[in-house]
Parts: sequence; C-alpha cells; structure tokens
Amino acid sequence: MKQQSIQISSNRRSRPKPRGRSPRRTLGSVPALGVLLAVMAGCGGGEQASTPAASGSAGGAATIDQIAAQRELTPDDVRAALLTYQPSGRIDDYVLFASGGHSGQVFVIGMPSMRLLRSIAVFTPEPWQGWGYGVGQDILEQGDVEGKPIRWGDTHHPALSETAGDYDGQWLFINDKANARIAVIDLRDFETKQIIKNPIALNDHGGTMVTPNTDYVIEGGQYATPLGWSYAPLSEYNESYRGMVTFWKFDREKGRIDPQRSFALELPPYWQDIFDAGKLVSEGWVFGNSINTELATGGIESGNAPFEAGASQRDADYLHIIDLKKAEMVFAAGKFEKVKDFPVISLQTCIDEGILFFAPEPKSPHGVDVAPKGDLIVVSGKLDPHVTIYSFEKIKKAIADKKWEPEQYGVPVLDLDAVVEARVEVGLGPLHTQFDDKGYAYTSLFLDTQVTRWTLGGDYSKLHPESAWTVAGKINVHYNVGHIATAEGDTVSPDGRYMVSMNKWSVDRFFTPGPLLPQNFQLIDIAQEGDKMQLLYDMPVGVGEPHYAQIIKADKLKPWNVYPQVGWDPHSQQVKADAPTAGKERIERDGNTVNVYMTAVRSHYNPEHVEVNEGDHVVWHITNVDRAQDATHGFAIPVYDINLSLEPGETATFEFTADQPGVFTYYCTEFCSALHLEMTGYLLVKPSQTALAQ
Ligand code: RUQ
Ligand code: CUA
Repeated sequence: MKQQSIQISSNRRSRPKPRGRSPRRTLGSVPALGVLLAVMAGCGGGEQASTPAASGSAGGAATIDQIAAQRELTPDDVRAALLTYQPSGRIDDYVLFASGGHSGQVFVIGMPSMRLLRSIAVFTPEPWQGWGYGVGQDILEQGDVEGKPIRWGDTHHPALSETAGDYDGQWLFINDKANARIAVIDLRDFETKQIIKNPIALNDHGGTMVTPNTDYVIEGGQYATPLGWSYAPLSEYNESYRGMVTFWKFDREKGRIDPQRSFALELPPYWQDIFDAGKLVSEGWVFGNSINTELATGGIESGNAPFEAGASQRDADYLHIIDLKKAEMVFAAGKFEKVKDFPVISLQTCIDEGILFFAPEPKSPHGVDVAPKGDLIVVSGKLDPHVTIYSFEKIKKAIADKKWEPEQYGVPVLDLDAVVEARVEVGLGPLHTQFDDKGYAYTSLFLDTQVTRWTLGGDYSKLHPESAWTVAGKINVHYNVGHIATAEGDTVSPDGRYMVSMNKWSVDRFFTPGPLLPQNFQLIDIAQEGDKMQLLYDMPVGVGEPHYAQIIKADKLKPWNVYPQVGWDPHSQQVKADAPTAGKERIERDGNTVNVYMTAVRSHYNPEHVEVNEGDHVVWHITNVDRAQDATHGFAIPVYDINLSLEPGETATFEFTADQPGVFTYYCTEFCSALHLEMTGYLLVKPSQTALAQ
C-alpha cells in the first residue's frame, strides 16, 4: 500500500497518502445502533435509541440514532465517543504527563478524556502560575548558562519517580534538550523546585529516565562537543570532541538533585541518543543508543557530505551498555577527573574498569526500551524496518566470555549474534517501543505513520495467543508518530488499556489555524487482543511540540487540595516563620528597605495603601490566608512587572527597587469572588526630594 523509499531528509512530502476522510458507512445505515449503545453504555439507552423519531435536526428531541446519522457517525465513532466522554464532574482514570516541547513546560492531561488540566511552568516564565514574575526567578536562575539567562526550554522526556520499578506519583523530572538542563517537579503541588544545568554538556537528549528506585536521574548528551563546550576545531573532532552521560543523584528526603553526589561518564563522540534504566534482572545497568558512529562533522558548504548522509553510512551504530553499580564504586573510589569542576569518569577508566560495553545496533537507531521484566532491550533502527531485541542474559554472558572486539576508542563491542534474542520486521521508520500487560510490544513507525503491535517471546508469550516475535496488528495514526506512551508503560507492570500516539504532523485533522499547525495526540484503545486496536480521540496540542509522555493511574497521585498550613512556602515546602498572617499585617522601614507584610483574603488585601520613597528597596511578603479549595488570589503590580499566583495558604516574597515614582494600582488577577474587582490597592512611590524640587 505504501511505496516509500527510506530517507531521513526532505521526505516529509512522501507521507502515505490517505488524507482526508475515506467514505464511511454512517449510522443511518446501521440498524443495530440502539443495541450497540445499550451494550456500550451499560444503561437503558437502547430503547430510546432504537425508536427513531419522525424528523428533527440533531438537537431538540432527536434520538441518539438521528443525531448519529446527522453527524455521520459510524458505530466505531459512537464507541469511541462512549469510551472517552466524561460527564461533568467525573475524574479521569489516568493522568498523562507530556513534555511541552518548545514551550519549555510540562502538560498534564486527563485520560481518556484528553482534557488539558494544567501546563506546569518549568523552564519558561508563566504568568498565571506566577512563575518568573516576582517569584520563581531564583529557580529559573539556577538554569542560567554561565550567567546568561535562558528563559525557554525544549522539553523532551518526562520521567515519573519510581519505587521498585513502579511509578510512585511523588516526583517528575524533565530535560531541556536545548541547554542540557534537568528540572525537578514536586507532585504534591505540581510545581518546579529545582533546575540543574549540566556543566559539561551543551545539549542533552537521553534525559530524563530514572533508575527503579529513583536513586539516579539519567541525562545523556546528544551532539558531541569538547566536554564543557570549550573551543576545539572540527578538524580535531575525533580526539577532542566527546559524548557523555550524567547520573544525577536524587535526594528524596530533600526533594532535590544533589550535584555533590552526581557524576558523568566520558563517552566517544558518537551522538548519544536515548537512555533507559535496567529493571528487575537488569537493575543496576543502563542502556543507551547512539547515532553518528561515523564521526561525521558535516560541512556541505565545503563539499562534505551533509550530516544526514554522513551520519548514516555505517550499517550499525552502538548500543551503550553501562554497569552503573560499577561506575558508582569507581566514583566513590575517587577515580575521576574534573571538567568545569564536575566529576567525570574518563573513557579510559570506563574501559579499564569494565563500566562500558557496546553492541552493534542497526541502522541509525532511535529509541532503546527495556521490557517490563528487565530481560529484553528493544532498539529500533530508523533506517531498518526491524526492531532488534537484545537479551540481557546473553549480554551478561558475552561480557563474562569476553566475546568482543574493541572499537576505535577501545570500548569492547560485544558480538551481535551473541547478544541478539530476536528481530521483528515492524515497518518503515521504527522509533520507540512501549509495552502492555498482555505481552505485546508497540513500536511507532514515523515513515509508515502507523503503530505496530508485535508479540514478545519468552515468558511474555504466555500472555498472548499469537506466536512469539510476530506482528499482531497495525493501526494508522495521523500523522508521522514520534513517541508512543502506554498506560504505566515504563514500569515493571504496565496496564495496557490505552496508548497515546504523539504525532508530529496533523495536516488535515483540525481546523487550520494558519500555517503553523498543532501536534496531534491520538488516544488508542489497546484493551483487546490481536489486531483490534481502535483510534478513540484526537487531541490537538497547539503550544509546542511534545516528545515523550508517561501515563500514571490517577489514584497514585496524591496532590494537595490546598497548602497544608497558612504561610506555606512552596519552595521549602514548609511554613515560613515570618510569613504574614491575619492580624499581623504591617509595613516596616529599616533605612532604605521597606518590608511589606500583607495578607490576601476574599476580597481584599491588607494593607490597601503602601507608600514608599523613590529609590527604596521594597521587600513584599503576601500570604493568601484563604483555606477554601480553589480560592486562589493573584497579585499584580503594573510597570514593576509583578504577577503572583497565591494558592490557598501560600506565602510569597518578592523584591524590587522603587525606581519609578508615581501611583500604581495593584490588583488581584484571579476572579476569586463576586467583589474581586474591588480586590485592589494603591502603591504610591513618592518622588525623591531632588525630583520634587525641580
Ligand atoms: S525523541 S521522536 Cu524522544 Cu526527543 Cu524520539
Ligand atoms: Cu482575589 Cu480576585
């Protein structure tokens, strides 16, 4: 059906053609709809639905049959609607945490309704959450790169914290590919608590993934530079440029990454791509893939092969196999160097100590995914229609038997035949693989714009009727899928049930809002076996290009409804000793510093007048003393560029120098009550004496 050559560039026009809606059988011709509805909904709707009324438009007194006929809905459409519609007030079963791509944020989406619940502010200032307009700057500044403020991110891979290989609903991590940064989000209040800039890497891609107890957050690099991105000419690429992977130690107690206990491995200047942590039998190991083992340096303007061709010459790149336990010991023993003051275990030490091994992986791989039992590692080659499945057992044996040849940097390359368990031909442009509870694996196909469901062998084959290592079914997606995510898909016990296809192109799926189109998340029902997979819902994402997502059962999350106590400081997650409280409001002057202690409650601030002198340094503390859920107050001062979000109980402190004399009204930016417009006050900045004298 699809005739496509495999190309990685300028191929976007050669997407498979079935655009637009194919002719469909509508419900008008399906007399059994009433039965279907009754069965699907498990309610008494059948009678009404099977009794067509004489006439009428799709509103008013029309029956369900008539509405379906007039809206040209097929039985599949109706099934999809019934499986995704949430009556008002019904909470979704799952929560999807998606990277926000260029928005620099994280999207929180309810499933199966696919409703956007929140965009968590991370790398990019965001006024509604008061992120970067009075508070949050200190955390955003942690992500400054050598003093330069970077106020956006290209977020790729969110990772939920895990306990014993299962999502525990406590923390979320996300990387910024553009500047090699990692953020830590606390899932008690869904707020960013820490941003860390990797001191040795310019950009990252193999982040974030966590080890099964969240001891480490993994961050692998992408495009090679000299470590610390210091200058070296491209002619010295092979000697001076390097790849890396960093293991960030997560301190659960403190809820922060501890850079003092974190370290990196120096890797050859292949472009490390994605990493995944081993689990269960492979716990303590880490797997990563790479592209450009050709060491291409591009330069078409000088007559060189372009990167896309130069980096696609060889039949195989290298699966990186890392003994993290050993690396930890070597780090503890002090066998590391420092780059920009950050501990790096040198490539030679990695080789000498048996920390790093390679295995060949075909062709321009993208995606490396460890199966739920930790026994299999699945790699896709973008330019190979197969997925290659490696056995961890065989990898360990090949290492023990020294079945390897060193490559050009001296890293042992395990014999491919000794470590491969199986190959499955899945289709064109395979990228990422996910797993379910039935022994199926799912691989996204960028070029075929499909997802292939295939069967795992070994223990998993008891879970499905088909024979092992075969394709069980395929489903078209719209269009050009990157990642896919299954419910609890990266845990030791995936749920199955739903998969989300994160499509890069949407083309004709939605109203066209100008030439920049939204991405398309497609919810797919994977609850049934074999080739039965159904597309249920299209969700446009018009705020950036998400990459990966993880899906957690909603009841595993235990977010606070309101902050635990009045005067709560979300940064330290405890009550702040000097937080203003009701009855303790005041303004205190100490030389040129003015401290304002203010409370906010429906529907006023106290105080309502604040007068300072031009040039004063103002330190302004506000507590929202409301305790009702959702009684959030905002606080904005025009010109001074302040906007806070004060959730019930929250206290915040911001500072500014009153360098603009005049009259400034401050007001509440959340519609908190009927008299919310009256929730306002005056900041008077009195001009200095010299100004007054003129
Ligand atoms: S990527 S579409 Cu994870 Cu950044 Cu594969
Ligand atoms: Cu408080 Cu509006």
